[in-house]
Amino acid sequence: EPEWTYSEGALEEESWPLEYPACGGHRQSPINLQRKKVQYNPSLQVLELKGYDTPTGEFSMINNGHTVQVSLPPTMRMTTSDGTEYIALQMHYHWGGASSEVSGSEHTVDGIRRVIEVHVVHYNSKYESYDVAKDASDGLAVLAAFIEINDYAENTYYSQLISQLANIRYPGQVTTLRDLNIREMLPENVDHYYTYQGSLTTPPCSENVLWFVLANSAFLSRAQVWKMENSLLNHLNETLQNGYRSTQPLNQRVVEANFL
Ligand code: SG4
Ligand code: ZN
Repeated sequence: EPEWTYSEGALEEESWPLEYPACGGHRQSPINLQRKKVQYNPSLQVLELKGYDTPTGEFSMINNGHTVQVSLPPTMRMTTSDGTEYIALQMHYHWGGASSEVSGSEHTVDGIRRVIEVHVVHYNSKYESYDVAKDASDGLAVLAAFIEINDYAENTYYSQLISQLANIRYPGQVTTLRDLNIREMLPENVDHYYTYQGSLTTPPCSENVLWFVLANSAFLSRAQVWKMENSLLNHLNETLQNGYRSTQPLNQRVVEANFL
C-alpha cells in the first residue's frame, strides 16, 4: 500500500483520493461540529464503557510513523444507545505542535481546534475479528475525546505513557505499558457526546465508522503536551507533528447529541 503523509511527502492529504478512492467520499471524517446545527436526540443513552477501568495487564505501545498507538485488550467494550456492542482494539492520538501554540485535534467545535484528540478504535462484536469488521458497513466505532492544557497539575494517569515515548522515538519501535487505567485517561465526564456517521481519518478512509465525540475534555499539563508533541520521529526523521486531517464537508449528514 502506498505510504501516505499529512503534508509534503509521498502522498499528501490532497492526493489521498488518488490512491484511496474512499478518501474522496461524501461521509468523511473529521468534521467541524457546529453546535447550532447539532440535533438534540433525547432518546440517546449514555455510552456504557466496560473494562475501561481495570488497570491490569500489559499493553504494547508503538510509534507507527503517524502517531503513538496503544493496543487494547478485547475485555474493553463499548455499548451504544441502541445496544450494539463494540470491542476495543487500540487507542492513538492526534496532535499539532509544529510551533508551540498549534493545536492538533481532528474534530473542531464551532471552528475551534483543541490541543490533542484521543481515539479509541472499536469493532462491532457481531464480527469475529477486526479484520472482518473493517470491511463491513457497520463494522467500526471510534470514541473520541479532546485533551486540553491544565496549567496547574500534571495528569498522573498519563505519566507512564508519556515517559515511555522516549523509548519509541523511531517509527516501528515498540514498548510495553503496565496496568493502565484507560477510563482515567479520558475526560472525567463521559456522559455527553456528539455522534455521526463518518470514516477513518487516514487512508484508506473507509466510510464505516460510527463516531462518538465526547463533549467534555481531559487535561494534561503543558509539559506533558510538549513531550507528546516532541518525542517521536516520523519516517523522514522529522519530529512527528501536525498529525491531523483537515475537516471534511458534512454533506447530507446530521450530527446528533445526547445533551442540550
Ligand atoms: C491512526 O493513524 C492509527 O494509528 C491507525 O491505526 C488508524 O487506522 C488511523 O489513525 C485511522 O483511525 O481513528 N483516526 S482514526 O479514524 O484504525 C486504523 C492503525 O494503523 C485502520 C492500526
Ligand atoms: Zn485517529
